[in-house]
Amino acid sequence: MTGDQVFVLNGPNLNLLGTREPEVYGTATLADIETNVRAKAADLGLAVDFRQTNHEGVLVDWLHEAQAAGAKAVLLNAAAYTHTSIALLDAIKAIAVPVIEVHLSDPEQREPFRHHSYVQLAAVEVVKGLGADSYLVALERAAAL
Ligand code: CA2
Repeated sequence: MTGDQVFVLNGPNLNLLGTREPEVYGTATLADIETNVRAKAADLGLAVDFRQTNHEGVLVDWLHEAQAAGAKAVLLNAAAYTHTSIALLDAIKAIAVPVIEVHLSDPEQREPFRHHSYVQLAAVEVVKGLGADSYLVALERAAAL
């Protein structure tokens, strides 16, 4: 399905969510988040392609794939690559698909090295600090685009 499809792309270490640092990231696993995102997407009439990788270039490839698929939007939690990756910034700028940056925590309230986001320089919106609900709010924003 194109047009009504939203890619939800997750970066490094998010596969371990729910196992450590619950005070920062909550207790939900990535599988829990996927389940909730799929339920909300069904309510909104959206199809979801939900993925996780620990590899920067794979995220770049998936952003290109979202463009080729004619996706409506990408929700991107690039995790630590948020703060380091000019390659991701360039990929977001290279595609016409709107990208919404998502974070469980609020990086700006944490260590200084998390305060800068390359992703934010090209994202249409940022949803952060709401725990697992950040994904659901971001999905609502995507539906409204
Ligand atoms: O708050 C977010 O969603 C982050 O994108 C999470 C990243 C972090 O580097 C960003 O600054 C903010 C880290 C994800 C690491 O996930 C973990 C999973 C299990 C245990 C510890 C960390």
